[in-house]
Amino acid sequence: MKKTAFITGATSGIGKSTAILFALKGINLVLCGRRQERLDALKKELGKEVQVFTLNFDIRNKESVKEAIASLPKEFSQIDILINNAGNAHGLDTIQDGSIEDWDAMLDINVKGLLYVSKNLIPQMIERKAGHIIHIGSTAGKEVYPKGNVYCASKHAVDAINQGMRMDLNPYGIRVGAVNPGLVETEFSSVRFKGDEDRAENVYKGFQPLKPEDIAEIIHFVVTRPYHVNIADLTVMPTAQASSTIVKKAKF
Ligand code: NDP
Ligand code: 8X3
Repeated sequence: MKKTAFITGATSGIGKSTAILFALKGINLVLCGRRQERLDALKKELGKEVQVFTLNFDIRNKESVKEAIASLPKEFSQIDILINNAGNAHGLDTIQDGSIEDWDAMLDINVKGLLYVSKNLIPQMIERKAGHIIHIGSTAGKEVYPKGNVYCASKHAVDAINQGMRMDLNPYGIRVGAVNPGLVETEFSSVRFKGDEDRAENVYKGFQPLKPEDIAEIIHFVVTRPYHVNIADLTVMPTAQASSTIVKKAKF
C-alpha cells in the first residue's frame, strides 16, 4: 500500500523538492503552504504520479492548523510520514538591532507552528502505533553564529523538540528524527533579507551550496530505511562549508 506524507512548506525549496521526489517514488502527498497558486501547480503536476491533497494555512495560526488537518478527507487522514519543514529566518541583525516582528515570526513559525502541526497529527500515529516524523532543523540548531541569535534559538528549539518527541513517542514505535542542513540555495535568504535579491544571491556566491534536491534525496533515504532503523539526527553541509562561519569561497 502507498504511504502518505504530509509536508509543510511544500511550495518552495526543500519542501517542494521533497514533494517532487516523493511523488516520483510513489508516496501520496498532503502539501501545505500559503501560496495557493503554487499548491495548485504542484497538485496538477504531481497528481499525475500520486494522489495529492493541498492545504492552505498559515502555520502560525493554531486554529487554522487544526481546521486544515481536520478537513483532510478519509483517504488522506492516515499520515505515515510528517515532514516538519516550514520555516524561515527573518532578518540578520544583532540582538540590540533585531526587530520584535522578526523574532515573533521565527519563533511562531519555526517552533510553535511545528508544534501545532505535530499536535494535530500525532494522535492518529499513536492510535496506529506507526508513523515517522522528520524535523528539518539546521546547522543553526547545532551552533550559533553572529547575528543569528533568534533564528539559531528557533532551530535549537527544533533540536530539543526532536529529542523530546523521540523520547515521548518511543512507547508507540513512532520514528522521530531530524535532518539538519547547512547552506542550501532556496528562497530562504530572499525571505531573510525581505526580497533583497542581490543580498540573498550573495550568500551563495563563490562556492557550491547544497541544492534542495540534495536534501530531498537525504529525506527520502531516511524514510526508506527498514523499520528498525531510525536516523535520529543527521547534519549535512556543502563540502565548502565547515561550520556556520567557515565557508571556503572563491575570491572575486
Ligand atoms: P524556502 O523559503 O524556500 O521555503 C520555506 C517554506 O516554508 C515555503 O514553502 C513557505 O511556504 C513555508 N512557510 C513559511 N512561512 C510559513 C507560514 N507562516 N505558514 C505556512 N508555511 C510557511 O526555504 P527552505 O526550503 O530553505 O526552508 C525550509 C526549511 O529548511 C526551514 O525550516 C529552514 O529553516 C530550513 N533550513 C534551510 C536552510 C537553507 O540554507 N536554505 C538550511 C537549514 C535549514 P509559503 O510561503 O507558501 O507559506
Ligand atoms: C539555514 C542555514 O546558516 O543560514 O538554516 O542559518 S544558515
